[in-house]
Amino acid sequence: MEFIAIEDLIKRDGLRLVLVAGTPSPWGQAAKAMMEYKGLDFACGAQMPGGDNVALVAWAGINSGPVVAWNDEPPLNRWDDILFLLERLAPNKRLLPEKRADRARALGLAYEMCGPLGLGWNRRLSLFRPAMESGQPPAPVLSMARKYNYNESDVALADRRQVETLQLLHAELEAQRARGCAYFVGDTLTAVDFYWAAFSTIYLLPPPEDVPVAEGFRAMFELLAPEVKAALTPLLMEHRERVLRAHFKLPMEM
Ligand SMILES: N[C@@H](CCC(=O)N[C@@H](CS)C(=O)NCC(=O)O)C(=O)O
Repeated sequence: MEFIAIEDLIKRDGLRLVLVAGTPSPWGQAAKAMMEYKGLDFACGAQMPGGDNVALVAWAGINSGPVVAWNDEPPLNRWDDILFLLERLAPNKRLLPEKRADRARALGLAYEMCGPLGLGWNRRLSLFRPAMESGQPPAPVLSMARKYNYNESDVALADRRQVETLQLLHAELEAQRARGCAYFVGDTLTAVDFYWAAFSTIYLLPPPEDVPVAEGFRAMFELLAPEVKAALTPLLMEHRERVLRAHFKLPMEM
């Protein structure tokens, strides 16, 4: 896949996706995999993590990834807006259940992974912690820490919050298995399976041939509190392997 300059991406029609460069940013990688699953064509550009991304900010009003745009509609950056757009563009391969109770459960579980102070957010707080506590964080880390509201009280709770969400995800999957279903919600693959596969990569990074990040990044992802590591159960990791292998393009394009 070719990454094109943001200035050129803006001029295009159709579906466009801006991914965080060089790291398996789960919000963006889940959106990309869902677009591919739905057979949607898209052009792709890159956001430089911790950078100024001037052209992106001027266009989308935000300095983060992913950004998703469809024709002349305003560019989107929230995971749920992006998911609803993809559902609208390719309703034939739905990733949100129609049955209301299942839909509510899928959106709730997705929120716990993607939303503010959800799984990804808390993991990011924990990942930034060593650099922030060193008193000399690299400039990109400092700028992202400010952007994503790094603060003492949330950092202190971050590992416990991650454990609780991972336990919830394990319990949901276990209950589904007990009723003979191989996915998180209802009877079929949903966005929740994509989000889990994507967010699990920032816990246990797949091998370099699948997720080719720079060596420094790999070492950073290996820092995991023992209680968080213990909550990454074999059931959760088996499920992520199955969904990654079946529905994500590997090696991951970043
Ligand atoms: N906009 C997303 C969250 C996006 C997000 O947190 N992106 C981070 C991923 S680590 C990012 O862009 N990091 C790079 C940066 O901020 O420079 C949502 O709320 O649904």
